[in-house]
Parts: sequence; structure tokens; C-alpha cells
Amino acid sequence: MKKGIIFVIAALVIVSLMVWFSCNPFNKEDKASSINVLDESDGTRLTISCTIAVNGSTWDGGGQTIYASGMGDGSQSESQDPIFTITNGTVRNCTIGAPACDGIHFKGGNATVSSVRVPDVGEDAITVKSQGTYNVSSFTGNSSEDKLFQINDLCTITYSSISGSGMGKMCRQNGGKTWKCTIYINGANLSGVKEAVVRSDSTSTSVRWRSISCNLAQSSWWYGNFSVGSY
Ligand code: ADA
Ligand code: CA
Ligand code: CA
Repeated sequence: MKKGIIFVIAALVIVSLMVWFSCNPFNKEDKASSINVLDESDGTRLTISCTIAVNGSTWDGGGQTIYASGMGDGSQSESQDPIFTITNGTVRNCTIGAPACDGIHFKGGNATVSSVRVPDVGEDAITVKSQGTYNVSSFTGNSSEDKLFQINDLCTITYSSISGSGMGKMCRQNGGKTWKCTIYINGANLSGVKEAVVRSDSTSTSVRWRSISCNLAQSSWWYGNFSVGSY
């Protein structure tokens, strides 16, 4: 009997240490490269407790819905973890369930997000964090409180076949920044937009667009003094 209890306690300690080393919540820098605790019990659900770092490969979700545990509450707090970081790679074919935390971060090189749905966007859905060339296609993001997409570094980014309902703006270049980004919008179906399609404080930024439908009058689509043209 006593032996049994000692065995159970020892097993608990070992499992706790394994979880701690793979996913130390106090060590933010290591989180993106650490191993997730996965729960794929019914094949359509994937529970994660750390960021999935995609680097040089394609991550295909096979239609699964991802649930983040202990990574943020999906609010407007800026301190939430991203669900994915992508450097020179692709994330495709999944749904990010709530809480969607800080969404997906582009971290450099050539990277793509395709066939991804976020029914209840967290702080935002996709952020450019480092310089690169990026593609977002067949993407649905609903119920953003503020922005769907955020751009925090130099990039050329193409948004194709975007669908979203409920947002302040579809895309925001980081406030007060004057560097150039080149934004292509190739098809967007937007409803419940409160502020703009794109907002930027940079006069060197360029937006080229086609096939946008939006509840806002076209005179309110572009918030800022950047270059806009159709293509
Ligand atoms: C806001 C905030 C920025 C940055 C950004 C983001 O615009 O002011 O500092 O955190 O959100 O990346 O979500
Ligand atoms: Ca924010
Ligand atoms: Ca954010």
C-alpha cells in the first residue's frame, strides 16, 4: 500500500518536471522553441500550452481546431503568446479556437498562412514582427475588437481572399512609424468594420487593392496619407 503511494507520488513528480522543462511558463524566450503538450484525443482538437514555432517547413493542421491553454485569455492584453510563429514556412488548414491570444507572428523570410480560420480573434490575428515577404490567403477572422492584421516591421505582404466580420480595421501599420511597407489586398469581404480597411501613419507605405467589399463608404477605407491604387 505504502509502496503504491510512493510510486504514484514519484510518477507525479517526474511528469510535473517533464512539463516544466518543456514549457516553463516563466521562461518566455524559450517557449516558442519548446515542445508542446498535445491532446489530440478526438482527432479534431489539438490543445497546446506553448507557441508552435514553424521554421523552414509547412505545418498542415489537417482541419483540426487548436485550443491554447495558459497562453492568454484572448482579450486586448498585449502580453499574450502567439499561437504560431513562422519563419520561412507555412501554416495551413486549421481553425484557431478561443482564446486565440496574439494569433500568428511572421518572424522573417518568406512565410505563408493559408486556409486558416479564427472565429473569435484575440488581441489581433496576424502580426508582422520582422522583415520579410509574406502571404495570407483564404483566411477568415471574425470578432476582432481592434485590428485583424498588424504590421510592425518592413515587409511586402499580400492578403488574398480575406473574410472578416467585426473589426476596427483590417490592417494597421504600427502607430507613429514612417517606414515603408507594401501591402497588396487581392480580395476581401469585410463586414462590421468600424474604422478603415488600412490605417497607417507612414507616407511611404503603399497599398494596392482589388475586389474589396466593405460596409464602410469607400472614402473611409484608407486612414492616413499613404499611396493607394487598384491593380
Ligand atoms: C498596439 C501597440 C503596439 C503593438 C501592437 C501589436 O498597436 O500599441 O505596441 O503591441 O499593438 O503588435 O499588437
Ligand atoms: Ca494591441
Ligand atoms: Ca498584438
